[in-house]
Amino acid sequence: MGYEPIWLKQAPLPAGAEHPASIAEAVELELSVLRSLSEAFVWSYLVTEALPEEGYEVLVGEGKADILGGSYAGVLYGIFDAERQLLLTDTVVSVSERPASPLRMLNHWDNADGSIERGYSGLSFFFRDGVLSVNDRTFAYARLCASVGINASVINNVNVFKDATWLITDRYLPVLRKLAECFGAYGIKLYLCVNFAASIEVGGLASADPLEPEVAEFWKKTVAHIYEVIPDFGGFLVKADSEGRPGPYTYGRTQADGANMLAKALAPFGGKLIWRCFVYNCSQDWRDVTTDRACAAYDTFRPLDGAFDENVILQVKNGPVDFQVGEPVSPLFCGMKNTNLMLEVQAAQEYTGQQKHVCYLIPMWKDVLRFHTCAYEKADRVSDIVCGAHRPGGNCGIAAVINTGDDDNWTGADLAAANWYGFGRLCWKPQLSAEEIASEWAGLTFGTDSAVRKILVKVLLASYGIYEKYTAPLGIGWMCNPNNHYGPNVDGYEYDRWGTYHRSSCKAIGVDRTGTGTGYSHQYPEALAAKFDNPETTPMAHMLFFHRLPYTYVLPNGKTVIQHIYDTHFEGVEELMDLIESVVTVQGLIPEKEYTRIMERFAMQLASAKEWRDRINTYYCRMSGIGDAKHRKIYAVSEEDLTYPEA
Ligand code: GCV
Repeated sequence: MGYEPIWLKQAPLPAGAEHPASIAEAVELELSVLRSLSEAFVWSYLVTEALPEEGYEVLVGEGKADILGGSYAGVLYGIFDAERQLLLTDTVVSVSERPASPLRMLNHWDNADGSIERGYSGLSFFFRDGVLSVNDRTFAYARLCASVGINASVINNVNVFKDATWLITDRYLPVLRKLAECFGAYGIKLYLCVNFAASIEVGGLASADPLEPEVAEFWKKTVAHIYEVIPDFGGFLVKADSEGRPGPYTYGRTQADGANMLAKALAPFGGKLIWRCFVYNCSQDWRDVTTDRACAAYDTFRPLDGAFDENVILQVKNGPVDFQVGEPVSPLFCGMKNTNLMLEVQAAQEYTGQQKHVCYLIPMWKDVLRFHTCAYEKADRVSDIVCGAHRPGGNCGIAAVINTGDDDNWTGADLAAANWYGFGRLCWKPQLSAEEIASEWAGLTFGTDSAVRKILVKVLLASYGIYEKYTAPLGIGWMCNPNNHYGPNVDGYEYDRWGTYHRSSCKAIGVDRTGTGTGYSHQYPEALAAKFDNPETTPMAHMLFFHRLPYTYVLPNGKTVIQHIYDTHFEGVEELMDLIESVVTVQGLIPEKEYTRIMERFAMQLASAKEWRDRINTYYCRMSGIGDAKHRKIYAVSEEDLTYPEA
């Protein structure tokens, strides 16, 4: 399979260019690209300690432009900035930049056999049948990542099985070294996910108890050997005690015991240990209405605040449950003031349309980043916390479960590449607006024709809101098909073990997560708890996440819950149809291949959106017995079953 240079297609490498063997070579190579884009300037660069390590300045003078970087990586980022400017505006102006987030990381959920967990863009381009390769595509990937400032990549799935458990051994280390060199040439550090039980599966020990000296010794030796082979190795990412994966709980130890043991092995080499907070009971009894999965991560980790070593970073999903379309921000961002934190978002569209639906996620991620945690007097946004405002030292950042695969266009859907591009840009500069990012991406990918750009930006910006409208209502989440998580199934998870319930009855819908309900809202500081305890001050997007409400309850927008459900579901499909019509106007203005691919995806999206609309509306019409005030088509069994609100 081939691959397209997507947003770098207007800045190709010189024909026959060799892969850079070092970051200095990558700088030279990229400088030649810059020179080919503009002869109006004499281009030069300088690495200077006067700038922060990854920072850069582009200094434009009469007929010349100097790119200064705090390191070669800084220079490289500066060159990509200049390329971007030239491609989008035909000129270059002086800029001074430094990244907001220290770690700007991609998490690949690629398995060693080549499959990708929650992958919607083909197979892995790293692994196939247990073999890891470094090739042209790997270099193209590294270049794309560097062009948006990504500086870390975890290449394997957090669920570490079978062959992947052996990545930390000589079976894979020589090729991992080549990969780390390829990444290093683009300023990217290689990280691996490890199996917490590797001391048993690889080391032949009887235990993985983190307090057992021979287990700690196994990891010390293993890590020392990794650094012997790969001196600039980044560290580990660990999913433990979650969804069947092994962890310290097996031995009656805490999450901190597990994380610190691994962190101590990495510390002498400057390695980081990233530990996921996605720990919950996935064998819940649906009859148990007192246990609330949303509370799990905070209940587990809050008591451990301050107990983690300095090179441990806790990686927290943006919401308390699992990447639903409208979750509130995880309260862990409010409650872990003595612990290094990283935000985890999901660019792979597991619950947001699986890259068949257009869903530009930057607006959602921006909402998370600008959320006031109320945990500090100043600099209390999530972005402040994950960018190190309160814990300088660089052990923090933002990670995205990424949406790439070996499809020619990398992300299955052409428009989904905007999420990969945008993730990098947002980590670098969270103040960029969703519109600025979309416009950059559209201009780089499809050229600066203003009609095309305007339409693509409009499509991207509208897409998240539209998706939210026709799927599960008011932030309740989860009404998707079990396992594959695509398409509507209102009760798909209702009588299952995953802790994800809507508990709809003929009178009411939602889970009461207030102080008098499951108590989840009180995991937030007082001001936020009070806001979320009151439906009048709860954001509409999270209304049914926090409250159990009668269908006749009047929402802050003046509509009853049931009418809001009907209206949003009809509107979502109508708005999608309008969007598709507007994209038809770019036919002939963008390459036919891309246009066809985009339209094929829209056809799938529209069919699925109608299915969502009709299933949700019908389910709640039958359940509530209340008809649509506007008498639109809903598949209630019999009109006689229904009552209608007064017009
Ligand atoms: C990698 C959800 C997904 C799983 C994923 C898990 C996680 O449950 O459905 O596929 O596993 O999250 O984030 O670890």
